[in-house]
Amino acid sequence: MQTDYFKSLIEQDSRVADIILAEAQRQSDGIELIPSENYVSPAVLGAMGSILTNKYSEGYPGKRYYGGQEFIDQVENLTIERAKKLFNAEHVNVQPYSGSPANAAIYMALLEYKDTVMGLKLDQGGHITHGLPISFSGKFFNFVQYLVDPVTHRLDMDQVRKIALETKPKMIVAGYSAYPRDIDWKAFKSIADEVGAITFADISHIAGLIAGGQLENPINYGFDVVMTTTHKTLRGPRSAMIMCKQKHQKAIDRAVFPGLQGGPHDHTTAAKAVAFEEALKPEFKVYSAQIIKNAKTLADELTKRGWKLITGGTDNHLMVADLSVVGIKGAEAQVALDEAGITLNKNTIPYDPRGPMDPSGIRFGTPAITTRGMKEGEMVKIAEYMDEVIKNHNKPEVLGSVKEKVKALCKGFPVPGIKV
Ligand code: DSN
Repeated sequence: MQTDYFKSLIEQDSRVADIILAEAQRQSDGIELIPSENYVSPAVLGAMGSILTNKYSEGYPGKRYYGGQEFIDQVENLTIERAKKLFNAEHVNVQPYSGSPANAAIYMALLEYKDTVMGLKLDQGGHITHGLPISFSGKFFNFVQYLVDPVTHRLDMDQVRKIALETKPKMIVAGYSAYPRDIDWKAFKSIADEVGAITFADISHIAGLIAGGQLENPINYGFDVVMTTTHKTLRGPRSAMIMCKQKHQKAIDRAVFPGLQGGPHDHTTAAKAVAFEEALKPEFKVYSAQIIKNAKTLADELTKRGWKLITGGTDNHLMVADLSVVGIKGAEAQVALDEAGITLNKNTIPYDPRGPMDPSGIRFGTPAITTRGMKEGEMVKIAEYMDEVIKNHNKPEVLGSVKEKVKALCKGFPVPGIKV
C-alpha cells in the first residue's frame, strides 16, 4: 500500500484506490477464517505488482515464441528450481493460472474423453473439478465419486479399494477442499497400483503444511502428478503449479501450453518464486506447525462449548462444523459471523440434506490468523466470540459487541503488507 505504484493509483483513480483501501481496512479489522485464504508478504506483493505483467512469453524457458525473454526465462527457471526443492519434485510446470485450469490440464494430458476417474464427492469435501457433474470434469470424464464413512465422516480406504476394483479407473484423485483429516497417500497409491490407475494428488489446501514438514508429501509415495494452488497455506500469489514424474513432463507441459493456456502471467511466476523461497526458510516450518496447533486448539475450544465438528476435530488447518445441532443454518451463521467481523464460509456437511447455497454447516481454518501471529491464547478468544455469535445470531447488539472485541484483538496483530 505504501509503494510508488499505489501512490500513482490514488492520484489517478481514486475510485479504485478507495475500494482497495476499504478492503485493506476490512482485512485488517476482521478475523479471517476462510481456510483457503491467507496474507502474502510485502515481497510477494512487490513481485505481483511489478512490470513483469507487461511481458508475453508463450512457450517454455529457452523455447519461446516471442523475443525479449532473457529475464523471463531466468524468473521461470528460478521458480521451477525452488518448487522442485520445496516438494522434492522431478518436474514442475509453474504456468497454470489457478487450480481449476491446472486440474483441467492434468486431465487433458493424462486422460481421454470419457475415461473413468475416481474423486471424492463435492459435498463430502471434494472439489468442483473432482467430478461435479456440471463442471468440465464431470461433463468430459466418467467420474465415479467415492464417499466418506456415513458415521465417522472419515475416508474409508476399504470402500475406495472396492470402488476401484469394480470400476477400474484410469486415474484416482486424492486431496480435498473440506476434509479435516490426514490423507493416507500410501493406501491410495497401493490401490491405484492394484488397478493400474494414475495417481493424482490435489494438495491445494495443505501444500503449506507439506512444505513446512507437518504433513506427508504424496510425491514421496510415488504419486504420478501433484497439483497445488500457490496461495492458501503455501502463502504465495493466487495461482497454481503442476508437479509430476519425468515420464509425464511432455504431456503435462503440452496440455498447459498450448493445450489450455496462452502466455503465462510472469509477474505471478515471480511472486511464486518469492513465496517458495520464503517457504524454504526455517520460519515457515514454525508457521505451518502453528497453523495446526491453532486449528486443534480452536477445535477443542469449540467442542468444549458444545459444537459438533465433522470427524470430531482436525489434523490439518481446517474444520467443518455441523450447525444443525444448534438449530442454525450455515448461511445464517456466515452472515451473523460476518456482521461480527469474523469471516468464514457456509459449507455442506457429508450427506447434507440441504443444498450448497443453504447448507447445514460452516468451514473455517487458521492459516490467515496464524500468519498474523495469533497463537493458542487467541484461539480461545476466537472460539468464545464464534460461540457467542452462533448462540445469539439474531441479536444485533451482541454481534456489534463481538465486532468491537474482534477489532480490538486484531489491532495487536497487523496484517503483512497493510498499513492502514
Ligand atoms: N475456492 C477454494 C476453496 O475455498 O477451498 C477451492 O477452489
